[in-house]
Amino acid sequence: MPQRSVVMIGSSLVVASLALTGCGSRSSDSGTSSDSGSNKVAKIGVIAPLSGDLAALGKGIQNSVDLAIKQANESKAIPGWTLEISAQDDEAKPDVGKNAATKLASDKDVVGVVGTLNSSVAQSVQPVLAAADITQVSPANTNPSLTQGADFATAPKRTYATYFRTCTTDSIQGPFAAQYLFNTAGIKEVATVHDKKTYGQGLVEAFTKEFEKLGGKVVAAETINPDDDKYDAVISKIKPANPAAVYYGGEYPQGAPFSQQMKAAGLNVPLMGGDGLYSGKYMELAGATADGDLATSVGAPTDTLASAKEFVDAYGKGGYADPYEAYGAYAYDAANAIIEALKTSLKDAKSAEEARKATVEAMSKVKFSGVTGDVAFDEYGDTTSRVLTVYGVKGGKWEAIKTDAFK
Ligand code: ABU
Repeated sequence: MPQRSVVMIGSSLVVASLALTGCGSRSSDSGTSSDSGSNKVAKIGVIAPLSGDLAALGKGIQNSVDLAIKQANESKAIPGWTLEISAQDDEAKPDVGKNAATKLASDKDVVGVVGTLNSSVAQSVQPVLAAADITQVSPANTNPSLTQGADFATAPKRTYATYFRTCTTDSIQGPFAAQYLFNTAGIKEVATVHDKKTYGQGLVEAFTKEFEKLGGKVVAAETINPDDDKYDAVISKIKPANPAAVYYGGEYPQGAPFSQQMKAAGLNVPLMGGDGLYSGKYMELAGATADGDLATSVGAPTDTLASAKEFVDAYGKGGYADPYEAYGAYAYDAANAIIEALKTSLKDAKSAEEARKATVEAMSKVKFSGVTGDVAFDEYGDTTSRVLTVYGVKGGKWEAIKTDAFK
């Protein structure tokens, strides 16, 4: 368990180790390998977008797993074993993610994987890792069907025993946003837009259900193609409906330019979305007119959590080139959840491969006080946390407006 004392000792040793080796972020196999000496090796894979327009989020995930592994090795968390990272770039594409999962599954040293970022990529990765009995923990997938199946709203059924997540789902995130817009911001009429991907479409559906239940009206419902960068045709369809806000399902590479273009076209209302917008890159792409835009994201703001202070400090001292971003703390907790399970599963194992099944079994019992709060999983593999935050763009920065546990 990453108890406070363990983390603290690990952090200081890691800093010393980093200073000696000059290590920072590396995106290759075994990037965090320490000298394993006579120890056996077990690898934790990462599958995330490490290149392309979502790389800011992916790098934050990779670096945070890297940090957790370094700390575990420095504190000798699993006697007789050295942990290594094997980070794979999924380019935010389902087929590339599937290949990355196949590569990791064929590596006998791999016992667990942190990832993916995109729910659409997870749909391709889940069956590959499940067939190899490899534990997968996502810090960022929020589509509810990944844990509870296609009928999650009426007949939830666990999809893969190997799949877990440390972030909450869009079954909570969509309604949380709807309640904020309707009850707090007093907005009664919105347009919705999504990118047709698993996450974006699911988020808009969850938002719409709650918004209409509250008495709100969706005056226009449109979609974009994720490969497009000009949205004037869609904006010209929603503008005449006079929405008081636009609710957007998708990620910042499209959502931010959409905000910029709708304001340039005279649709001067806030754009709100989910965690896929919550990145420092949003402001770079949306420009000055982004002020007033809104996003929800999972959990409480990392930099305000006392429980995350050591993580934030250690990450800062780790020399990583990229910020930990929206999912860094969740990736760190995901890696530590796997490490917790490995303390049980590797104890008497002769090889990492032999420990794969036992790691999956041990995961359901994992429970510890993580940097994002209590880390534990329910019968579907979902986090037991229901905390979310509404952020608003103010002066070119995301500012937390409201953090609450969804009831
Ligand atoms: N949760 C937001 C972005 C990742 C996803 O597709 O779920």
